[in-house]
Amino acid sequence: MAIERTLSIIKPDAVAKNVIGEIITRFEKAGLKVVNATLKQLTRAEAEGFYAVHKERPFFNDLVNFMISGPVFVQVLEGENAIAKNRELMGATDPKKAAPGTIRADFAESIDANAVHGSDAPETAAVEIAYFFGK
Ligand code: RTP
Ligand code: MG
Repeated sequence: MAIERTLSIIKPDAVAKNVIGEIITRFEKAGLKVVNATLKQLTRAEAEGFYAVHKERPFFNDLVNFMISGPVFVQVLEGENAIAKNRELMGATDPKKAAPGTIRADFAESIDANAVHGSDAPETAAVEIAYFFGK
């Protein structure tokens, strides 16, 4: 199994709830290592650029407004099968559908305020990591 890197974002709702540490602990216990991280307030332009693939979707504006509603914790996770492992730990996009024990089941309120982001494929992981941390 290959060692991968993936981009994880702890979204404004989870930062505001003071659960950055609890969420990182789940990654660490699953064998993922934090290899880069920053707490930052995204600008509108940064959030729009990050979610550019969703530009035409009806939820785009709400998503951008939510992502700039407070600071986010952006991190790079590294480990075996990191991309899929992170998505598994996160649970389904809609916390009502997320499996028990996943981050979204335990910390998220709604499909909009859903606690975390995780890259969905090797190509997007590379682009998203470069977006925040450069090469
Ligand atoms: P993410 O990109 O944040 O890791 O989440 P995801 O892959 O599970 O979901 P994605 O389809 O990429 O959507 C990105 C974010 O947009 C919000 N969303 N809202 N109201 C809606 O129908 C809707 N659909 C998606 C969610 O916050 C989702 O995480
Ligand atoms: Mg996504």
